[in-house]
Amino acid sequence: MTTTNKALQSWVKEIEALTQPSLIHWCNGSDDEYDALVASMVDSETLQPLNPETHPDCYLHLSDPSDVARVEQFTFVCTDNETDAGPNNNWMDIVTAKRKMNALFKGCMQGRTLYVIPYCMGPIDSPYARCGVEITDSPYVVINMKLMTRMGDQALARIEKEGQFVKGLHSTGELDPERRFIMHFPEENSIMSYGSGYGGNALLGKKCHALRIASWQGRQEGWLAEHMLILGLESPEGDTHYIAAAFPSACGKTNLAMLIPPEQYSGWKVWTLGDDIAWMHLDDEGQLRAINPEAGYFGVVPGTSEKTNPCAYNMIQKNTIYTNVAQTADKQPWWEGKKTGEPAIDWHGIDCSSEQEGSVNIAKGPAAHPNSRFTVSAKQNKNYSSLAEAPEGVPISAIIFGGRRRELAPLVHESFSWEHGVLMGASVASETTAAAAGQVGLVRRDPMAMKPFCGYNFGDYWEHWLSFAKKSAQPEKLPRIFHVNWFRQDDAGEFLWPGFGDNIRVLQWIAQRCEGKVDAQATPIGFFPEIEDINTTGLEITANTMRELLSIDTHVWLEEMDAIKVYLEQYGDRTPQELYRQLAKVIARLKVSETGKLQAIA
Ligand code: SAT
Ligand code: MN
Repeated sequence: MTTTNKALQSWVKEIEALTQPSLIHWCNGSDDEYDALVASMVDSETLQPLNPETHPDCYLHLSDPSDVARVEQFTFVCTDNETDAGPNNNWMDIVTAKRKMNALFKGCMQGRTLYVIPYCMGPIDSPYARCGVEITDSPYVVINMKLMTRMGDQALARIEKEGQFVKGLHSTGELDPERRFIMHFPEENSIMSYGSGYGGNALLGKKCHALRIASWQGRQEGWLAEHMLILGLESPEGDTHYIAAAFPSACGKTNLAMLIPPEQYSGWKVWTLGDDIAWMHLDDEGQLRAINPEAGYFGVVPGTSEKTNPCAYNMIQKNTIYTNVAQTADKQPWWEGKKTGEPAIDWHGIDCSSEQEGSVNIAKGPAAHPNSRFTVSAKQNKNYSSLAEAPEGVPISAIIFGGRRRELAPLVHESFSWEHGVLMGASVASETTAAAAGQVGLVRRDPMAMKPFCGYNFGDYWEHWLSFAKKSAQPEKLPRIFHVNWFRQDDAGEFLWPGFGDNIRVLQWIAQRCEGKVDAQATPIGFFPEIEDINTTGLEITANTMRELLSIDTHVWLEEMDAIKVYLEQYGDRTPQELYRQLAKVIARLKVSETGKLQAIA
């Protein structure tokens, strides 16, 4: 045994007896270990080396074609009391779930190696960081966890000191979609995942631990685990605001976190702290501070180019694991939106010119899977913030919620108060993307972008969010809350806002609001910028388009508020009354403005 921690020792023994592996490997997290695993995966053809001249130490993994995204329908939160999981989660009772999972895991690692991966979510010396141990039979998971977390000896040392860790058991099983389940047991800090080797289903430190289990812990202990990027916006004067922003999967969090300012913004910098998850705590002064529990990125590849995200594009030229992209004839990785090169072999591993099913020609599908991913260490990001490893985290000035919406939601607006901001977050709706299995492009409610990730009843979650206004020693120090929509389209289906680097124009207004430097217009749904306060120098955008981006249709918004009310009601008496009070205020203001009277203010 390679640990002094008794609980870990006996858990590994118990899992060994259950799964019957041929070998046990305790991961130390070293580079040598990573290299050896990569070499053996190349031998077994589960990894393909990419062109070493153009992409040194880059590898391609092609997953099973049935296993390319998170599977929300097979993801469960198992609690004593069903209502604690809430209508936002699939629920199964603990005994049935364990029986089912134990049957699947029984003997499943015969002939395989069992890897024990101790990992730490958050800077290793941060009081806010938490550890876990993932047991898996997938070397692909091990190498991804090495890039995505602080993994190995250091994490084990912390576990031995603290005596606490989240238990995550994973097996790829037979990759049979009928035998695929991701189960969470938040009351005992454990996860069991079977039958998928992909992303959030298998890298248990990410969505399973750092969001579902951590959100539950955060509620018990008074902090927040959120599906948010964290960035630092530095002005030419050298002032930096830290901003946390929640968007659903595959809506541009990685791009925003790595934004490169356009020419007109010389002297401005965006520093990345995280691109997916934020853990936020109130400090003694009542300031909300955030850490990024992760140490790397598992980003969507399609659409990443020198133009859309030069930072990520440069980062993934070396030491990167690619999953489900295509390849050029000379073995460079290729994907839709790369803007250079041509695919020769698609993500099924099939020659693009062949007539075989699955190839681009026949299926007319993309050569790279729309949810294909890169895994890369954050250290390769040249804009990685110097405070990203700070144990105490960074002070958050603003929280942004957003979704992908063709219509309705304006480019940006600010809440009237913390409580109104919580309603704004709870009301987020977005079009579904390829990050989860299922139809793409349907609008669904995705409160705080946490629909697939909140490990407990949304009603209790909103109450927890609201409690920060009372808990903070100085509530006026709480971040201001904004909502953005980069995805509004005109009648012809064209995007109205350029997005990408130009989003800094909106961030600048947000920073000015936080500093109290700019006035705003009170509308029924929140504070809007005056059109001239969004800097559009150098942009080809007309005043009319800006007006359209910052307009709302009162009638449609009244309908939206009714729909939000119906949605909130699904959570029964767990929905905080405060949200209904906030909703009633918005409706009253909309009605006043609809009848043409003067717009009332909060
Ligand atoms: O597959 S993951 O859950 O890690 C990616 C995502 O959906 O954000
Ligand atoms: Mn995500």
